[in-house]
Parts: sequence; structure tokens; C-alpha cells
Amino acid sequence: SSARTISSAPEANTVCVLGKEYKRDDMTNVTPSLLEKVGRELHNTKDHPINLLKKLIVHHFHKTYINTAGNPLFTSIENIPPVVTTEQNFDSLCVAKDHISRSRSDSYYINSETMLRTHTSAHQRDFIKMGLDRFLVTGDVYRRDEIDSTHYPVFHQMEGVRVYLKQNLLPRSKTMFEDGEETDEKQSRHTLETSKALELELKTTLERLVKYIFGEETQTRWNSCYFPFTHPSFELEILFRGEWVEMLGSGIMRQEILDDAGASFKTGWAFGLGLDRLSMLLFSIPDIRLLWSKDERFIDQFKHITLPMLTKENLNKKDLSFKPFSTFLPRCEDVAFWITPEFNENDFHELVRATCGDIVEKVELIDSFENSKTGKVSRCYRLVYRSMDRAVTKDEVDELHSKLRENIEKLLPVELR
Ligand code: FA5
Ligand code: MG
Repeated sequence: SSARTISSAPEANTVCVLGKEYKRDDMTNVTPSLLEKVGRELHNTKDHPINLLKKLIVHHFHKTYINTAGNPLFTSIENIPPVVTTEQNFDSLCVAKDHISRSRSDSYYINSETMLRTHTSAHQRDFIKMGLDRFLVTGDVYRRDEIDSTHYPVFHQMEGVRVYLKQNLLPRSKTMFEDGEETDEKQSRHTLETSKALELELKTTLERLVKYIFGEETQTRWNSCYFPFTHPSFELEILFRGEWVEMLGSGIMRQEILDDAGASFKTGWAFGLGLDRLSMLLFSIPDIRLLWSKDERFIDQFKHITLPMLTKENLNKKDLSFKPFSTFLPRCEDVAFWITPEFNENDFHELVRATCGDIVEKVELIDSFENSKTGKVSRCYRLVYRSMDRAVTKDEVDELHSKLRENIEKLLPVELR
């Protein structure tokens, strides 16, 4: 995430996104606070849960699908900026001109031609056109939504696409195509055999992925659903701690998309997987907003996690759970004293706990020096007062801290400064 995002003043007639100026018009609805998130790229942020999950999935595809020389068949594309044309996000995917997802109340527009992608599907056609047959595209996506513990206007998706020549899907059949009728099971141009073969490949691939992430015994179920760019379409849910959780949308790619990509003679399937909620399940993160935290107490908890620790064999053995921390502001107070040889630091910590309880989050030695004339040694400690569940008042901290000073004077072999 090297590009800096600067949001223009609302009255300016341009808007700056990832260093580029765009003309505002009557569709523009991106806000400065949203634009601050563009360029964060949590999926490319080292040690971030979304980055860990992305790497885990890419690793699975790379080791499972290889050619005879042992090289990965899927290309992973991870750095495509989220600014796309409305043509890429909607038209290239057969989304009708009056589909609700196009409205200003559902999507973020930079102007009437340019927007922040609402899904990674926006790149399907272009990468097929470039000649790729198997690829994954990971990126940040944007939708106008409320903010609560499971909804955020920015989240992350991984798109997966696989397209086939006849010899790779139906080597013994004469054709993948017919001039027929669309039914619940197939598009008009696909034979039923083609549609069923694609469905089987799609479902097998995705069930294998889920079992790799969550374990062999994971229960899954497929629901049929609707997307303008796939038919038939399927949604995959997994049973996680007794609850069915939606994991991805998928389906057989509309043949019109392949036509547009110059690949009419190929057929394919695609899926779009949400990374945010899955990473929350995997690491027991209770609130989606934590994913955006710049507090180092968040990212620090994931620094020790390596890919082998995330594989199914290890998942249940290792404790990967996120440990909640307070999001209230801290109040810091220092205490300094001259110590004697009898002073023991653990006794001091114990006294802090006995006097103040859990409200002291941290005790840190911030200064220590020896007076060259008297030979006395001074120590200064910083106490961080903070509660897990409420804002702590200044009066409360003042009272506790003076009580602590009293107790130090009374009970420890030190002289307060
Ligand atoms: C899509 O975005 C389709 N582009 C997926 C697709 C791709 C279908 C290719 C067919 C072929 P949907 O809006 O359902 O579909 O989102 C896909 C996944 O993203 C969901 O299953 C969910 O895991 C995740 N997701 C959707 N909305 C949110 C949200 N507000 N917050 C977090 N995750 C979300
Ligand atoms: Mg959905």
C-alpha cells in the first residue's frame, strides 16, 4: 500500500483517489473518511488476519493444483487497485442497467464513470481476456452499508475463476455447446452435461478448500441463489460452532462474459469469497471494526502465527484466538521514588494490584538513575489506568493514584520523590 490517498475538500470540483484526480459529478458520493481506507490494503498488510487467511488459501491452491512440472496452475493477483469503471463492475458482468446494486445508495461512485469496486468479480472478464485460465484475485471492495460488529463499508474478497477448453472438461464429448433453452440447471448455450460437469468441478474445488481451512469433518451445505453473472448460482455455507455461516457466492459463468473476453469456445466457473468474516471466525475476532484498528495491541497478537500453524492438522491444537483488549482511552500517571537495597520490584507490582485492581493495565519502568553525590538510586514507573468495559474518569484515577502513593510510602522500603 504505497500510494497515498488524499481526500479533497468537499467544495473542490475534483476528488483525489490513490494519487489521481477525478472530476466530480452528480454521481460522486465517496466521502473523505471512506477514502482514508483506500490504500490500507489489509490483505497485503503483514501479519494481518486477512493477509494470513489470503496466504492460507493461495497456499492451498498452489499446492493442490500443479502441472506436470510441479508448477502452480492458479495465478494469484493481489495488487489491483479498487478503482474500476462502472463498465467493469456492472456491464462486463451482465448486470442490468436498472439493477439496484448500481444505485448511489448502494455503491460508492467517484463519478458517473468511475467507482470503487463492489466485488472482485469486476476483474473476471479482463483477466480471461489476458489469457488466464485459472486465477485468484484478492482485493478490498466497497459497499454503502451501516457499521456494526459484522458490517463495514470496506471488506475483502477473493475471486476464483477457472475456464476450460472442451478437452479439459469433457474430453470424450463432441461439444460443450448447444442452441437450447435456459432451465434451472443450465444456460441456453450449454449442454446439460457441460453445466453438470462445471458444477461438479466447482463444488469439489470449494468443498476441498473449506475442509483444508476448517478441517475434514466440517459440514457444508449448498443453497441455490441468483447472480446476474452466473447461472446456475450456488452459495456455500459452513457449520461453525453450531451456526451456518455464508462463506461465498459462486456459479457457472454466463457465456456472454466469455464471449466478451474473446473466449467463446471456453466455459467456466467462478466464486467470490468474503475474507473478513472468515478471518473473524478463524481467529475469534468479535468485531469487524477491530480489523481496521491501528492499535499495535491488535496486529501484535498475530505476529507469531505461521502458515503451518494454520493448516487443519494444527488448527485445533494451537490457540489462535484473539485476546480482547480495551478500546477505551488510557490515563497515564507516573510515580517516582528513591529505592533502598531491600526494594523488590515484584513487591511493587503486587502492591499496585492490591491497591488498584485490574484497572491498571500496565506498569512500565520509564526512568532509573543514580545520584552521583548521594549514591541513591531513583526509579520512575508509568502506570496505565484503563478499563476493559468503560471510560475511567480523571477523579477516579487521581483518587486511586494518591492511595497508591500512600501505600508505597507506608509499605515499601522506598522514599517517594
Ligand atoms: C458477490 O459479491 C459476488 N461477486 C460473488 C460471486 C463471484 C458470485 C463469482 C458468483 C461468481 P455477495 O455479495 O454475496 O456476492 O458477496 C460474496 C461474499 O462476500 C459473501 O458470501 C460474504 O462472504 C462476503 N460479504 C458480502 N457482503 C459482506 C459484508 N457487508 N461484509 C463482509 N462480508 C461480506
Ligand atoms: Mg449474498
